[in-house]
Amino acid sequence: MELTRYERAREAYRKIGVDTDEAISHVARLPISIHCWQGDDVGGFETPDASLSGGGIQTTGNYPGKARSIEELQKDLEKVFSLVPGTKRLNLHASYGDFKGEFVDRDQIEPSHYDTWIQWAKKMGVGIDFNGTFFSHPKAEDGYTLASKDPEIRAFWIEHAKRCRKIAAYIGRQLGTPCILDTWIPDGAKDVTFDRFGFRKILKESLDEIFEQEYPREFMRDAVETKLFGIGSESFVVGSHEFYMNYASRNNKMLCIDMGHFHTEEDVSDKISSILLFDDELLLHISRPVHWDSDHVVILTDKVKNVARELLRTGKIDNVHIGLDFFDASINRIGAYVTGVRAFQKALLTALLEPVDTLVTLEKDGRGYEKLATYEALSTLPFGDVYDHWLELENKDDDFSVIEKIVEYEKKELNRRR
Ligand code: RNT
Ligand code: ZN
Repeated sequence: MELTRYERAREAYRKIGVDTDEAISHVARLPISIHCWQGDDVGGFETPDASLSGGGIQTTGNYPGKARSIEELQKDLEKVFSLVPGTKRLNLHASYGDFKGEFVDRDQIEPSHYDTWIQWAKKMGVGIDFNGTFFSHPKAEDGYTLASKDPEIRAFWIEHAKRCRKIAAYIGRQLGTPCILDTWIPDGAKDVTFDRFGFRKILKESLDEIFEQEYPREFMRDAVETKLFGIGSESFVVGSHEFYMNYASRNNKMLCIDMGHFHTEEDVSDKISSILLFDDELLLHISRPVHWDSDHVVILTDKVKNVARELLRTGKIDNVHIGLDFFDASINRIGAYVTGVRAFQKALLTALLEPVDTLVTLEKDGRGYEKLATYEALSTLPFGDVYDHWLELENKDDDFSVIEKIVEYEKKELNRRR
């Protein structure tokens, strides 16, 4: 009897000591936190015409069909969730609350503003993660929020951060799964800055105040996101990698590593073992920087594969929270989501199909050639047949047929949004 493509692949991996069935069921369990903000170019729903004013974040492109309301975004996310395999979560930004047509400023947000999303998550059977929104706001215009030297501005953002923690704990309690709260602030300067120490001291003091209140770990956990530079903060970023690494480890907080927040030649995957050795948990923002922090849609690049491999090799994958962070406004946004989620899942599956023990033994025994050659030989094993089998098991389209589904959705739904 002729073997199926999957059976042949399973045999090829079995020969090198890898169980493909096990790898598939493992990758299917790993939650991917899907960011709400690819759906509407980081616009949010604070005012009827919310847009990226006030700086801090930038999207490029004006492809038709972006979600204009919570209903449209939920519809789009339902489409996305239906087209990708595996375990999903929703990653929500504070600016996406349901404010019922009222203007609610950032220092006034309440847990109840997120009930609409909690109901939706219950219906979808997913958890929610959360983010404070410290950008696109008049009080972020001069480039500083939590590190501001203006006491009024700083107090405003401290209040926002405190409320976000309360909301995250509420969400986690409602949904029965810890809500990971990421804090990223745009603070920094375009040009030479003299009081770097002073700004960082203010940020530290703000964080200390924000984190004073304890919340149960089973409801919420805090992460702080590091960054090297941004548009408008080319010369100085207060919350740099060194700043937050120190802050996180001294204060028992989680670091958030965004793949777009380092020198483009820096190997982000190499950081993971150092972080997980000293910290209990880690949050990732999987992104694809092209020359800069451009937030391109994630595809299966070597950098992405290496991050997934390191997560698996440390043996601490269960302490890692995987979030995506890209926003491309120049292509079909639903397609962007599906490609990005699938790409990181493929990276995880690649990593799960690695005979780590064999490679580690060869390394320990000084068998450098065999190690390199085994690693190289892995690259031509029939990974795609294993991946396609997973899709079949979950009744999902393969990577080619999913394109048609997305184009169909564009015609039926997205093109009506003009
Ligand atoms: C910005 C950070 C941050 C944002 C989201 C929208 O450079 O990466 O994570 O992308 O909060
Ligand atoms: Zn990020």
